[in-house]
Amino acid sequence: MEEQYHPEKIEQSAQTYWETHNSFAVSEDPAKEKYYCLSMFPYPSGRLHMGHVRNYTIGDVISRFQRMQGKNVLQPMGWDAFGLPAENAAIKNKVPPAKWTYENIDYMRDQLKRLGFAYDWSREIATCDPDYYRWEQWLFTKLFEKGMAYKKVAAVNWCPVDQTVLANEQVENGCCWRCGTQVVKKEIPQWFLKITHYADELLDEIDKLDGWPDQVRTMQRNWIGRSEGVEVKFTVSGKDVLLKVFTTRPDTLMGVTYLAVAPEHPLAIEAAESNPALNDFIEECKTIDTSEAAMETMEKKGMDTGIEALHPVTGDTLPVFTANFVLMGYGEGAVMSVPAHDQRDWEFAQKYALPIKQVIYPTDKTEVDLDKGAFTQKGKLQDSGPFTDLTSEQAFNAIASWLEKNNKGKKQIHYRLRDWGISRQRYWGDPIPIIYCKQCGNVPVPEKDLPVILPEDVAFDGVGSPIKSMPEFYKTTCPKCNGDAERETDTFDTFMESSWYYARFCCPDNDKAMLDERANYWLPVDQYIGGVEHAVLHLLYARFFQKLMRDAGLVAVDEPFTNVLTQGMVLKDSVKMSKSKGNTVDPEGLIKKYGADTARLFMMFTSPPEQSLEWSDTGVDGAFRFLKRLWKLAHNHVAGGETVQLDTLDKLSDDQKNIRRQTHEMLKKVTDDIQRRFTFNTAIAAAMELVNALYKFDDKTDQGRATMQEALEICTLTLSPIIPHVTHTLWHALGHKDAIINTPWPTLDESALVRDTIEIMVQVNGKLRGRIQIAVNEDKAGIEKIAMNDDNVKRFIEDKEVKKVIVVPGRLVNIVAS
Ligand code: LSU
Repeated sequence: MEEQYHPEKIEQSAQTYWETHNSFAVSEDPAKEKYYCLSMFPYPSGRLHMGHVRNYTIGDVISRFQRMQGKNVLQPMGWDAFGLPAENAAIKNKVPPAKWTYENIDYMRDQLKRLGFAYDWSREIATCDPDYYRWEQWLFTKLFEKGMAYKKVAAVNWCPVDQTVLANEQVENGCCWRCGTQVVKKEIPQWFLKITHYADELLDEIDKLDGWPDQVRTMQRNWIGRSEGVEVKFTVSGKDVLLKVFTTRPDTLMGVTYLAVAPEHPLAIEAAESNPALNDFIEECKTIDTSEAAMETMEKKGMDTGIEALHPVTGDTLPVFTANFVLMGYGEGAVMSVPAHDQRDWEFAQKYALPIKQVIYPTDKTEVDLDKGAFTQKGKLQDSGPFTDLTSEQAFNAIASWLEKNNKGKKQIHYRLRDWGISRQRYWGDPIPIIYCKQCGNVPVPEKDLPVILPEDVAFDGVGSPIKSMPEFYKTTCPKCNGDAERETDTFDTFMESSWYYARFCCPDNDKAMLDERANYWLPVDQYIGGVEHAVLHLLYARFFQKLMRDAGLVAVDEPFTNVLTQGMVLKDSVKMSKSKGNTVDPEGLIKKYGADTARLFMMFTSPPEQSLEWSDTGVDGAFRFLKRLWKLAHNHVAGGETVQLDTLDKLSDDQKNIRRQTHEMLKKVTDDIQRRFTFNTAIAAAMELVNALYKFDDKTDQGRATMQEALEICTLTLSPIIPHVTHTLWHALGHKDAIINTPWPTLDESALVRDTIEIMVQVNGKLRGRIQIAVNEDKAGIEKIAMNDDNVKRFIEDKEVKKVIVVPGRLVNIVAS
């Protein structure tokens, strides 16, 4: 073994060993317990980010640890390769998106290999590969046949100058990112998947996902947003229409003072025909950003339509407003407004001088000041006719029954969740396999004609999608009637590809089917690791796809991910490392200067995985120094020659027993920290402490060396998931022929943990005057005798009379003397 630690040499040789021995290739072995560990696969955006390094190191440490526990571990890697970044880069660098993507993949794959991640590279997937995306097309055609995929008109962001659809990310402050023109909403036909069909299952099963962070579970519940309420029907004066509204607070029905409808609501549009101001307002609403965040913060505006509705219970007339915050796509595009008990309605009523009628009062009778804001809590009813004095809960049912009896409403369950719009009017994506025929309508591409291949060698200007102007792509014949027909030129949302890649990793080579029985062996993923930015959409879509694939008979399990770990961000100077902030540290430089093991150790030592990690040059340096220290310790030991077999405990000296105890205490702690708590940082700290103790342990006797050998072996083994390269070399240096990668986790020797002596404190008149070693089974009299004999203690009592000696077993002795 060399005297100096040279990461560049040993890392290369460990990686070559793994590669030539196919160390991480796995197959199904029913005799072994399987463990599927997956980190969210990257967008091949160019180079690895420090956040990737962190994410993938966490996954790798868990995988390697589980392998050492004897499990059959699958850890695959691939590329989430479609999407907008490739299009943007194509415009900037004038290279086709495909070329740019494949070059990035090659570069990033090499980076991942240099970090020593234990991936089964034989399973690598790139989602832009037709062998992958064909199965997504295939599933879509099945879903279409089942009615789970359908087409409807929906709004997109449209740039009137560039004549193109824009992705949400391409709209900056309401304007086109390229030309700055105000973006408008345009209604075009698009494809949807019926995720709402699974709303109940997706919601109910969240309760069972106890390996998921609570925060993520809550976010999913809120996103699905199941609410129980009542649908109320309002009649419209002089018209034969009903305005249906949904409310979760039917107890406030008697406090309704106006209604509001969406700007696109037929009633509003009809009223606008004879009201130019209203017409202008409706036009203005078309330019607003209807994204969740924008809706939340925008100024709430409205206008009276002049139409009146009738209150279902009192028959009072109520003005009908149109308002920018009411969405046509949500329910029936109308809401009832109770300004006394809803803050948004209250603000709106203040602004437009609408009446505010209190119908709920607090059960504790505290004063409500409606000049300051709405009273939104539940309570008891007042001024509510037949419902007065009921509690909110009683009124919920009473009002719902009244409405039902009078045919003016009924109880209803509502979901916030909408069906998933999967059409993108973009080029770099999976082509939607539909053919439009004037005779036959929407015809799915037959299985034998799949995949519909996306042309890769294209000129790309960033405005239109090239395939939309390529007749050789879109001109085709109808599979049903053979007449002239055209292909869909929209592509799928890239979240489609990431919704099932975890399953395809089980059988990436199957060219006859999307999935096969191997998926049933490996799924569900035992541990999934990724950023919290995917807590809602990606994780929900993947759960949805699992159910779609299950119901297509492809796989048995209901849920894709048993345990989810959301790792924290990598920060620099307390802000997220990101290109836009200009504060990134390139992992490349780190690996070059210190090696992969230092990068990995730093990542795992600095913070527990869920917390954010603050970048620090001194931290990196500290990690590197520890590796050098470990190396030197092993080198010094190995230089001493052969080691003999370790004797039984009773033959060891106290110091040797002590080191053995510390070694096994460390093993116990590290095992628990990694397995149960994922606190790799405290595990590493325990190993560092042991190394410190070993530096002080200078015992060149045979048994001293044997003790050191055991300690170094356990240290090497337990650290090997974190720093796999240096431990690969050290393991051989410690005299092992077999590679450490094939060595199981060390076994704890409980007997080594037993202390036969313990240290207790001796006080004289309450002041600490000494520490004594006593046998664990020493009796009170014996302890007292040893305490009184301690040299330092003697000095403090020699000229005094001992009045009393109090012995607290296992803790201390207090001598009272005067
Ligand atoms: N391809 C998607 C993606 O996020 C994942 C797919 C399953 C939807 C983490 C950081 C990120 C994610 C960073 C993983 C950058 C891959 C990335 N990451 N910090 N791809 O390339 O933590 O959370 O963006 O888990 O700065 O790395 O990220 S990605």
